[in-house]
Amino acid sequence: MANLILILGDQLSHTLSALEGADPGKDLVVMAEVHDEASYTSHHKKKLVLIFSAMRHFARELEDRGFRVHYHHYAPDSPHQSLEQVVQDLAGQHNADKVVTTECGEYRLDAEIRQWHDRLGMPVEIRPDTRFLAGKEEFARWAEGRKQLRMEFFYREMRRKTGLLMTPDGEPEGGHWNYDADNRRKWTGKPPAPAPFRVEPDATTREMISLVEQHFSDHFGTTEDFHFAVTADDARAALDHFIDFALPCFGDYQDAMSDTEDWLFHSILSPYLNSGLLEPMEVCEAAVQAWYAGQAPINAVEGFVRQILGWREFVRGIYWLTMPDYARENRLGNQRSLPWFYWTGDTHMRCMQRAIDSTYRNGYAHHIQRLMVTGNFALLAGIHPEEICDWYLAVYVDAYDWVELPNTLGMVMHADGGYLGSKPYAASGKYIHRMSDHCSQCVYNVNNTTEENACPFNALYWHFMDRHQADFHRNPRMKMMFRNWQRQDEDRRQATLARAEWLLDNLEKL
Ligand code: FAD
Ligand code: DLZ
Repeated sequence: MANLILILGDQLSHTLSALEGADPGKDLVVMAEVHDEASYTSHHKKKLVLIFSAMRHFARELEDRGFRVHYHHYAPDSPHQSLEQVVQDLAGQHNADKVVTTECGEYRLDAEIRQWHDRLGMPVEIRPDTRFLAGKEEFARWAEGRKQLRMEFFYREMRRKTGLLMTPDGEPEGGHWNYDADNRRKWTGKPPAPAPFRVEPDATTREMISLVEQHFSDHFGTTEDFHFAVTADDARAALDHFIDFALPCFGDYQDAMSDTEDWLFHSILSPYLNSGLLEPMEVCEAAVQAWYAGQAPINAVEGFVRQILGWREFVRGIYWLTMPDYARENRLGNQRSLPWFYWTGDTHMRCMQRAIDSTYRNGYAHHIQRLMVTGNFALLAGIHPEEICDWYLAVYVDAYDWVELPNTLGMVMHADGGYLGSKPYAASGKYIHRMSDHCSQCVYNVNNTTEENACPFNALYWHFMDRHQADFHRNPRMKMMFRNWQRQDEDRRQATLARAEWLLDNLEKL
């Protein structure tokens, strides 16, 4: 009885449920670089290099462990352009009894694989993805009966469940669940930000860089200076690097932005977590261990654990609870197209230019750039959620629909009516000025709102508040903003709205 064990490009974990109980002598592991997966969005070039190179390394590791692996190399003229075609072909050749796989991360492909039983005429066993700390059903049970879902309460449940940062008496370590109030410092260059972890490309990665340059030259981004890890060993070294050099300051500067530093004190571990090279529990445990060893303060460690144990699991839970309807939500009725400068970085707004430039070069921008700069602008400008979601899915090395969509559509665009977050993260240029040094390098003046040289975020912010009064006036967290708007004299309000209308009509010129 031979099984075909299908392992996808973001399932590169030796603990994968599809591999449990596998018979290396009999079963055939299938991995395939296929056009359909490489092109369902215009993946950043570095993401393609990372996934293909990591897949090839993982296949070799499986062979070293005694598995038979059928590896389908990318070829643009291959008769097999989809995973289904590869599996169908092999199932026939090997007279396989069934296909075994781990549930797939994205609704799009999951829905296809769930039809294979009928389409291929053979059993397909889909096992749960045990790498996540909360199962889909577990999350659904937690969410049942709640009108709005709040990450903080889910996170506390997860702390209790895993015991991470909990005392033996069941209390949060340090006496508080959350140290966010301590995590809002502006960074002024000191302490210096650590250099990011680097792995120089080996022969396989160099081959993938050539392949991507040859066949995906029209995709966003650059392959230049590729230095991501492509094996679990190197991803663990990246984790160690983060714990030693960045974690101690992660909390303090978590919300900071810099005109000159792309990575600050962030971990840059999402590409590895999302492709399976690292597992969430090992990452959280390493951070918690650093706190127990006195190497990092509680505000840093708790803040970091919350991102993974809290946000990462929470958004995945929401995704599977609400798809496919979630992807079509547009509760604020946005209709505007995404300005072209999101793809080129050709804008005078310094904060936007820096965030898009880092995105282009690195396939990376940190959370506050995604949320409070490129995301905030899209929210204020009323960009259609689908267009901005498509952009986020394409441009980041860590982008997968299950994590990108709730973050963009829910957290940033508030297009789900507040199901994921209690209020939109709308902010004027003042916030960006407070948390970064971009404004001093910008042609726009962050202290102005109505003038020709005024920071576009300012008038757009008030326009957003004005046009969405009916949506938010009952929200207690937004009352003060509305009061501030209503307190301004009528002429000033009209001038602000006129400036905002001009900006909205001229987005491409900004
Ligand atoms: P760190 O700041 O070091 O955080 C540690 C880890 O926590 C991350 O590696 C990540 O696994 C997790 N994490 C932190 N914030 C979130 C969050 N909001 N949701 C889920 N996990 C989180 N993250 C992705 O992994 N893929 C995406 O496609 C993605 N799209 C996003 C789109 C938007 C509009 C926004 C606002 C956020 C998005 N995020 C996404 C979340 C977050 O920005 C990235 O996880 C983070 O920037 C990755 O960098 P890092 O590893 O240095 O993170
Ligand atoms: C992201 C990606 C890419 C670019 N290419 C492949 C591929 O060729 N073969 C494959 O098995 N997986 C790939 N992936 C990851 C899948 O798109 C991912 O498994 C699904 O989107 C589910 O999360």
